[in-house]
Amino acid sequence: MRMIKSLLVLLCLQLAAIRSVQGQVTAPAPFGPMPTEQQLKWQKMEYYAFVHLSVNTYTDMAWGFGDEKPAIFNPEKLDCRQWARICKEAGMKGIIITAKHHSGFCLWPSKYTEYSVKNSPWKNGKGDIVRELADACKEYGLKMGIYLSPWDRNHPEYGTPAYITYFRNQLTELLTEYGDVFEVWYDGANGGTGYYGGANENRKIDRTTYYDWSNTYQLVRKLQPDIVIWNDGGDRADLRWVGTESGYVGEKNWSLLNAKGDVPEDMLRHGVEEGDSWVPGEVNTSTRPEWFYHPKEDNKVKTLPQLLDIYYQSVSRNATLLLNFPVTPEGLIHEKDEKAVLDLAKALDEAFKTDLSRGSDASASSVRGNSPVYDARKTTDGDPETYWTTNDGTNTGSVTLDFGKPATFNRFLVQEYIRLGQRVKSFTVEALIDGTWKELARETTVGYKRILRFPSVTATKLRFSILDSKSCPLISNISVYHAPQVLIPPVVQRNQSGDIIIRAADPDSEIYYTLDGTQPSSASAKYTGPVKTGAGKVNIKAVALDPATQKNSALTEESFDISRKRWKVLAEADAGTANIIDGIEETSWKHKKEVKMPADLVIDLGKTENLSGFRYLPEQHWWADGSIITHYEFYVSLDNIKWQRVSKGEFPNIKNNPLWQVKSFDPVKARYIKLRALQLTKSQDTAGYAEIDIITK
Ligand code: FUL
Repeated sequence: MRMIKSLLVLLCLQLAAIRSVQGQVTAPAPFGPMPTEQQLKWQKMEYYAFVHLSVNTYTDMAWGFGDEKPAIFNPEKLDCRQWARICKEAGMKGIIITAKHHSGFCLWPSKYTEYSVKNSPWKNGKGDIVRELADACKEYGLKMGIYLSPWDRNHPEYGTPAYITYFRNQLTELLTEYGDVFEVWYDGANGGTGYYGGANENRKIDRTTYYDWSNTYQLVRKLQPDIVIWNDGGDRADLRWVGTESGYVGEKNWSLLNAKGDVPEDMLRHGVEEGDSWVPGEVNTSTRPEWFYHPKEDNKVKTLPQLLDIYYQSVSRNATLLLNFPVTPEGLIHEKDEKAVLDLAKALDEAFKTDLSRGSDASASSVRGNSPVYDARKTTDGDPETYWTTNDGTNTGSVTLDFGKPATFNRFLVQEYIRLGQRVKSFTVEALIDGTWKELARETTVGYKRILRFPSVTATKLRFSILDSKSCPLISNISVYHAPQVLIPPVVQRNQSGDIIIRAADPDSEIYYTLDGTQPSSASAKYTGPVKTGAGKVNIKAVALDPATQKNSALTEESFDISRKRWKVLAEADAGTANIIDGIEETSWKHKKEVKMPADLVIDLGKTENLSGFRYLPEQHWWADGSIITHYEFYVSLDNIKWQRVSKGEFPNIKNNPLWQVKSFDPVKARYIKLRALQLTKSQDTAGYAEIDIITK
């Protein structure tokens, strides 16, 4: 009895503390690190563009070496108003331009170097792309951001203190002469081989000290007080990289990091729950596999389902999305990329058209001081500045939406009032279906915005329950939607025997395919199981079809070289080596720990073939990224004794973008091939392979 009494006293005291003298309920205190005004503004942008354009746009390379002549730079139809129009129509809020990429070539006529547009034929050297973009952004109501590569493969003084002065001078030009800049981007790729004014050498820098970032950051903030600074995590700025360029952040995503110490992959991906600094994530990826334009990628523009996945794995996971356009040599966004982002915008508009929460009746398990200022209706009033919360010390609770009648939905959106800190640690979403509660999702963090996808349900009520929170939870918004179905293009693989296997993402979809180059439709062959194709090359086109609506997915198109049926991997043969030639990109094999560089992988092709190239796909799991080969040699042999080297070089940017690497050479006859790994992304690792394939003449 006494215990109950003291509990009651405690409760009254708590309520009294929450209600101030005027009978008003006191607002919750901030908890933990909080965003700055600049970070808040930036987070609300949610989705914006990157454009990549430099001298290497004209050499089909991922990175310029720094020796490319300005004479090759001539984007004759360059039209920043086209970029801005597309971004605006796509729902993006800004554009970040590669004012200077690793090549060192400047898209504005910097007075500190001759290596810029001023010595190019474009507009007879009188043009300024940064200026044109700034003007176009203003016209279309977009913000402009600047990518200024710290690594400069052209500059003779790169690696010395003099280069830092040059870098800051350029930064000053860009941040004072073009109006407001919302974000500045410092790429993490730093130091290595380059032209360096003719030295043609390898320059190593100490990334922890060379750039003296803290002074550069001070300069940036002085010149542009409203800016946010991005870097890849090593030197804490305002925003963090999420550890991959594939277009996703972890489902659990804290906007926190520690100010000091290393930031391993896992922290980039998920943030740090107990972190002492607010450093939210930005997901950067491209509309195509690579950052710069390559004609061979005109068929590799991300499909609508892929872009939707990226959206649901970035903006929907408490991050922003920075989506890149590889600008064409003419200076335009390619029509395929334009269509891709406009289709995405349309699908998102359709998905989030009608918020079913708005007509519902919201109630909560408990309300702070029982005050209407903090009640459940604040989650459905459409005002981001109001929120539902509980008493101090109450770190769990739920909001129930009563739809009044059965409602069908497949999306759930929730937002925390992050101005006072990120708090929610875990939550569930349940639906009341035919009188029984069914759990739809059990998740961890919320943050600025969390959107969940699940199969459509028809329910009369929805319950959002916070299972754990760092402090009283502050929920500013809950929304519920019914998004129309989008068909996913099927995934096509060819196994070692040469059989084609096709998978649709939706089990209800039917799959149709062709092998003669024609467009598949419901009149084409229907996929019912592995398709036997023999030993030769195969070109396949396939679509998934929703029988209910007769709607098609986007097209999947794959070209396979000769089958690998006769192949045998000879390196340290163990059961796993088959993974390298099984056609399944998710499976892989790596050398044993003892195998140091250079590491050889030898494959017997089973018979002599006429080769003109090879392809290498590194291990695809993010935790295997140390095993990726960056520098290689490729040999061929007729007898596994006498070898001839036919290719040598690097796989640029492969760590961040671990895609198929294609290398060609003059046709040569070979029965055996040898890929020699010279260097990996992490020297202490061993070389790994998801797939190896050849290109035959
Ligand atoms: C990477 C760079 O090396 C790529 O070329 C690209 O600019 C991308 C956004 O960042 O690290």
